Amino acid sequence: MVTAFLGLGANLGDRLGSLRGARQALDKLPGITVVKSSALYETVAVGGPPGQDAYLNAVLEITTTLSADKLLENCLAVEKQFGRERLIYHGPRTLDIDLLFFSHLVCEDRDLTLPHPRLHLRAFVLIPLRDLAPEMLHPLQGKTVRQLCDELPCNQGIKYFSRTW
Ligand code: PH2
Ligand code: MG
Ligand code: MG
Repeated sequence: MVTAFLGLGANLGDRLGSLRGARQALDKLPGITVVKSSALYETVAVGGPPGQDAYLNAVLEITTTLSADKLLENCLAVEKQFGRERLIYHGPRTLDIDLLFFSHLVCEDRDLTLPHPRLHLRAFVLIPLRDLAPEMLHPLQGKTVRQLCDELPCNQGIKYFSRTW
């Protein structure tokens, strides 16, 4: 069994409903157990077309008996279930589920890079991840999640939204 961390984001439609629904749907899948949820944050959209609505972002800690590839497949299926359409790169989305860490696995396949290639730069990922795993060591950066957070340029448009959801 492996501990993994998933980044959740939504900035279109019923954002909170999608994040809650995704958490429940993931936990129901065979081979996936949701262990803990970070707080919820409202964040300014990074990249993509200008004028997008703000995101709700959170991170889930899960345990899984699935391989990283199968876990990714399941995450993409849950995104679809919540109406995800892939129209514009970094465009607005009803639900995004990113595989952040799969234990300390490092891999660079066509469809999956681990750890997530931009996680160490993104406040909307690192701040919720710190709620759950401040001492987790990024195997490529050689720094903990807490250290990576401390090195972020200050307040990148991240607002605490609620502790429970
Ligand atoms: N996801 C992106 C691109 N930009 N910005 C915020 N604030 N939150 C996200 O989850 C996000 C983003 C690509 O997946
Ligand atoms: Mg993403
Ligand atoms: Mg994604």
